[in-house]
Amino acid sequence: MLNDTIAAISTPLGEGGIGIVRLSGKKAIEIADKIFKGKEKVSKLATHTIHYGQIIDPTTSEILDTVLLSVMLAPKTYTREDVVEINAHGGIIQLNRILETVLSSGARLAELGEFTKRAFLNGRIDLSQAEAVVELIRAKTDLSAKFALSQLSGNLHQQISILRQMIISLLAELEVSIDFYEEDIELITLEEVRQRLTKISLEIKKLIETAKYGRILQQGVMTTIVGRPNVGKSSLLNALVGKPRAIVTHIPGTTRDTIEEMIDIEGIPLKVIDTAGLRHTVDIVEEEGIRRAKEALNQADLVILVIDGSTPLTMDDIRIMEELKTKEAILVINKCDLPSRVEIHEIEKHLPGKPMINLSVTKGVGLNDLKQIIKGIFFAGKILSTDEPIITNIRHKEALASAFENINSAIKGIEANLSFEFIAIDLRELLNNLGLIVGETVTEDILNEIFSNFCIGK
Ligand SMILES: Nc1nc2c(ncn2[C@@H]2O[C@H](COP(=O)(O)OP(=O)(O)OP(=O)(O)O)[C@@H](O)[C@H]2O)c(=O)[nH]1
Ligand SMILES: [Mg+2]
Repeated sequence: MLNDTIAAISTPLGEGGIGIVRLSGKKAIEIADKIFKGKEKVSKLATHTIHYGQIIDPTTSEILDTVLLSVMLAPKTYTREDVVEINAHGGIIQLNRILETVLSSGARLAELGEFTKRAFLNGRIDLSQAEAVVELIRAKTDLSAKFALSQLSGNLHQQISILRQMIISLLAELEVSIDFYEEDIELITLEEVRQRLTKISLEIKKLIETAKYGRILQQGVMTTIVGRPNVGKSSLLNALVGKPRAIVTHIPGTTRDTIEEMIDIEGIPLKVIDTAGLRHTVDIVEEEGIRRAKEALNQADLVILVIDGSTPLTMDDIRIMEELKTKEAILVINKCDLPSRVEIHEIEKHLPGKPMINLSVTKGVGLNDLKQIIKGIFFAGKILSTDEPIITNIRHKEALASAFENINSAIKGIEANLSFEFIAIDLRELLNNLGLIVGETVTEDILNEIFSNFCIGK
């Protein structure tokens, strides 16, 4: 498969200033020569240079576009193969005609993510770096992009390699111990093995714990705004989003369907969901809205409970509070521009220890404090540094979880005085699981699944 030359449109399929058709493979230069007319033949051009010329359909000699063509010869390219990029005018019909000409001149249409897959198969990047490419493309905030970029630069790869190296040398020493068991040579002691494994186990645990932040950075904190009708939920959503996204009226029961919007709080992406006010109702539409609200409440990473501070608590407020006992929740006492009539101690009794804040959405008071509380909950005391790897990928997390089990099983084996042979089995399994992350031990199926998540042309 690596023998053929692949091509695809690498820019988004829409109108654009320029669009790029990319080729990679052994015949990239030969194909470019067939279709490009510039000052010199493409095969004569120096690597990493860019040239003005025209793309010609070789069968009809028709001029398809005036372009800039860049030539990048292996191995210092994205795929480590010869790469040619045709910078054409960015119209979809136009780009498709160029692509078709490239294909009929000997290239094959690239599969999803195939350029990056080649970069991996040709050993330029490891699998964690290839996956970071997708994360970078899909990053929802500045901070998620920064973490994707640092994974792309290889910081996770490096960390995993260090751990694997530690295990490999430990295994080597264990194997010597197994071979020379009968002889009277001073070899590695069980206690020493245990200590070294414990150290590795702590490192793996630390990595697993970062996955919580990783998921948030990638998918956003699912934040559901709940409360009884008319307390100001939709007003709060609009204030957070910064535009009148949801309908606000003084009539209780205004919001029926759930409304979702993405917002960015200092780099943390939040998927905020406004919901129908929770109360007993006989209206069929409202009832369905409430069912959806409860569903969004159950799935939430964070719940913002809005309470109307200008009225005493009602049974509806209390019922909702009862449902939030085990949830990560922030209590927002809204309408603090009006005289307060709510019993704060009563709220504290129902939901002790939850952060509470006074707000007036209409006057814009307290919104910044609310954002700081949200930020504090998810990155409590942790100053995020992009130097340290963060696990953003569920596949990596699962591999690390299995690795953690292997290492614990090895440590238990030592404590139970099992022979080195048994411990070595766990360690080999451990090595295998860590290898999954960087792609040293993955199967073709896993690879195909990973790259099928890419876009075409990447
Ligand atoms: N005085 C005052 N009124 C507010 C404040 N926030 C919202 N309101 C008013 O409260 C009423 C209800 O606001 P909404 O945002 O529609 O309330 P809701 O919780 O989404 O209501 P439902 O969709 O019916 O569940 C509107 O008239 C708002 O203008 C506030 O901070 N102060
Ligand atoms: Mg509403």
